[in-house]
Amino acid sequence: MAQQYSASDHIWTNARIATLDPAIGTEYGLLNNHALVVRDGRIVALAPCCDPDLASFPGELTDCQGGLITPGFIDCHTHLIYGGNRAADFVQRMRGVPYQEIARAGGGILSTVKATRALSEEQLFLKARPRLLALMHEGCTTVEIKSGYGLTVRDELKMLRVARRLGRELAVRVVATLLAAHAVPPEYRGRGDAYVDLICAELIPRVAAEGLADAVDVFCETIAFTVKQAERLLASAREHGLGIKMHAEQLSASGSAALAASYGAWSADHLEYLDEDGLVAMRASGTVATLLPGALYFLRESRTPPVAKLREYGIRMALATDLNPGTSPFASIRLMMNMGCLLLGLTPEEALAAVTRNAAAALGCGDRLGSLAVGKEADLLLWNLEDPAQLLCEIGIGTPSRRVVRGEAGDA
Ligand code: DI6
Ligand code: FE
Repeated sequence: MAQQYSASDHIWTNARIATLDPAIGTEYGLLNNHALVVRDGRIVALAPCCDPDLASFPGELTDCQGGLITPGFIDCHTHLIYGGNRAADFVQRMRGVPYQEIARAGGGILSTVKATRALSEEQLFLKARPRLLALMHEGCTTVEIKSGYGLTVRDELKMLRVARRLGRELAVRVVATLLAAHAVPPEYRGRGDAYVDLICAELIPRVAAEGLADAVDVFCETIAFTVKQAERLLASAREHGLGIKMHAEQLSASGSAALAASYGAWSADHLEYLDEDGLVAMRASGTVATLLPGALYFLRESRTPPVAKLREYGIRMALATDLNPGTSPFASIRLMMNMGCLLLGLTPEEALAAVTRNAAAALGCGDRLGSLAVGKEADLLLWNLEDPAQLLCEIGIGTPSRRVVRGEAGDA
């Protein structure tokens, strides 16, 4: 049946479209000489430019002049709201002091907590905004942002309100995640269980009722929360209808990935120490493996996540910046694709899928975002590039010439 187009539709024509849709069957789901039509923020057609239905298109037309269109990038794991900086930790680490030791001595996460608590909501917003803009400038159209540097009811809510405000005021979709279980706060030292009680009894219900977060995350690690504590938090998150994510198997093997999978987590993140049980559980639940090469590079960890096994088990892999002051101070999703290939052994095609299609799944929105197909939301980028692999082999060269979120075009 012939498509009917209207004056309010927008066509992007003369493009090479890397759809990242596996149904297309080509590398990157690439379609040459194609056009894409957007209506009310959604893709309503993807067709060859010569399609007769497109001949007298009545709406707005953008001639891409042979340029490359990709889905908008999705950074599915960041901690970009924080006060202060951790340059002093870096200097100490360069003298040979390990990250865990700095953390135990009150540096690390807790020093950022102190600096974050000291800032007002407005001040925190102004600190976070340029970090988010840097990601957007490179092509991110969706960014997940975690709390976790407040660790009191008041300060965690403050961080989440900043995340929501960033999403309202900037041309980017923000997914907000409650990570109150990032570290045991100083006030609860030696009383981790009591802090978990507080999160389950007060924070999770309140955040769910006020719509301040989409998901709950837990840092399950020897220097943070045990698997038993994590389980109570995940049960509470599930009870309140929130999505589930987990910092799992980063610095030691704990069984946290299998636990996350058993709660139907959207993603388990880091995974340097992921074992066979974790792999089996993640395959069964469809949980995405989010790999964070920036953190392992910055911490000079030699152990990398088991990419060959993840591939063998058919577990989807995402890549994200983990943007945070202590272990991955990098506001560049393209650098993560580059590291994903060079440090973790992903193929260029896997790396691009890892910041689009699979990153969308890691945020529970794989049905709406992450690839370019009819019915999906129109978040896309136009690039003046010959080869999609330039997106990950070149860093700091070129930005998208157009960046479109919900069908709305803006300059990049
Ligand atoms: N894992 C990480 O790599 C970051 N948080 C987490 O749970 C570290 C955050 C920091 O050091 O400030
Ligand atoms: Fe993290």
